[in-house]
Amino acid sequence: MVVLSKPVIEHYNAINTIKSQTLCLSGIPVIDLSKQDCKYQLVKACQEFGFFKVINHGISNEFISKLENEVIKFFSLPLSEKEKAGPPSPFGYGNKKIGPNGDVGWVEYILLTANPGFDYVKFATTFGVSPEDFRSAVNSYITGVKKMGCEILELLADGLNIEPRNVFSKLVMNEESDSIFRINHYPPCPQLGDLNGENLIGFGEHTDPQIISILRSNNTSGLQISLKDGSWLSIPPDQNSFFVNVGDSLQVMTNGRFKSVRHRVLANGFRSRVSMIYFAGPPLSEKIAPLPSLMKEEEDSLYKEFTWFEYKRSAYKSRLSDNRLGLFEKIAA
Ligand code: GA4
Repeated sequence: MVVLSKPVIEHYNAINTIKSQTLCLSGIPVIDLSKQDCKYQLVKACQEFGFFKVINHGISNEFISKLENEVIKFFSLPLSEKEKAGPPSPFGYGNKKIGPNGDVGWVEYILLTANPGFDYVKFATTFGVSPEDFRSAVNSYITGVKKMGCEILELLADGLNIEPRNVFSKLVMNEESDSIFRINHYPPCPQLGDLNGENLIGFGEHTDPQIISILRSNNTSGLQISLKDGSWLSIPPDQNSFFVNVGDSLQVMTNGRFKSVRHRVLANGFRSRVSMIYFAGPPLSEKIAPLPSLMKEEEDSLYKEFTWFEYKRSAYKSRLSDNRLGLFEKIAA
């Protein structure tokens, strides 16, 4: 018999109004970054789930809270103020509309480039939060998660036994790296009870295009990942940890060994959810292809070669739930 822990039961109770084949047991890998041998666990997690939780990550809580406070101030502003940031095309404030092709969700968000040199001061001035506080909070946070992301990517290269160990992380460290920072606010939805137990989608199901994504949320539930059998696994929130998922680019670079995980966020009836996601991407000119050092003799590439620019161009023509890698898959002869 499976014994449910108190937090799991509480979590289950919080979402039991939602009718779907949702699994509520938290069976996801938890990686302790302070442990010497975590590289093998990381590889296993990327192969089996494309998703894991990171503890003992070394990122100071001070940076996290500082940014969270700035973000809460921003989302509390009147809509007209928030809209002064301009639409997210590609960087700005968005409300309910996600991407350019008709997707919607119960969410408002800020999209920013995570590249060095972005003029946060100009950006923040437009919407009334203190530009200097906002800039410094975003910068310190991004510096921390980027460092952690690169450490994880280097451990993954080690765990896969490939050289050089910066084979993935160098793409993110590169000055030209096309990384994105997203801050999502899922307001509570009081009408959820009127939906007869149907799901209300905060952010629809999708895979992330980049190499890896690093998410931190407050303690409100909502995130779900898709398992191999097609069921959805609810991820209990944990504001002290980070959640990492494999993106499409890493799936290609590992020739399908690592899985780019489908995930979604359901809206909550009672509590606000705030999440911040750093999407670590390669430079636009980077050729994305399986790493030769990883390929076994006579192993065929599952994908046609493409640049990150080509992938992005087609991604922005797609709907959120589309299989964006389909276009680049080689059809078996
Ligand atoms: C999904 C992952 C990231 O949130 C994102 C999203 C982007 C956007 O919101 O502009 C996209 C989506 C994401 C993939 C397909 C296109 C582009 C919305 C959309 C329908 C910022 C990203 O990089 O790709």
